[in-house]
Amino acid sequence: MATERTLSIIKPDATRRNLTGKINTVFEDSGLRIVAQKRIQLSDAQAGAFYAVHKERPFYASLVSSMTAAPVVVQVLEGENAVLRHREVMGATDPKKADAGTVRALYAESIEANSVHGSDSLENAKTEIAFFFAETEILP
Ligand code: IDP
Repeated sequence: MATERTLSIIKPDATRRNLTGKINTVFEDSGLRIVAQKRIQLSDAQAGAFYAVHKERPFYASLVSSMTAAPVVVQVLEGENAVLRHREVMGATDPKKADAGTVRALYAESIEANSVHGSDSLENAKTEIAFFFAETEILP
């Protein structure tokens, strides 16, 4: 198995409800290591660029506005098969469909305000990590 890195975002609905520590506990208990982390306020331009792949989707404007509504915590998680592992512990996009014990089943408010983002492939993880972090900010 390969050690990987993935990009995680604790979204505004979760930072607002003071859930950063509880969500980090789920990640750490699953074997993922937080090797970089910062709390930032996304601008419209940043959130729009980050979610550019969804530009044509009907929920794009609402998604961008929800991602800028309060600070987010951006993180690099490292571990064995980190991309897939993280997706598993996040749970399905729609919290109604998320497995019990996953972050979204535990904490998400709705399909949009679903508490966390995680890269969906190793290739996207590299791009998304570089979007927020310099290599010197990642400390395994
Ligand atoms: P993911 O975050 O589970 O990878 P994506 O399909 O990549 O899911 O969608 C990105 C984000 O867009 C979701 O996490 C969620 O916040 C939002 N989103 C996805 N589908 C919908 C929808 O049908 N309505 C509203 N927001 C959505």
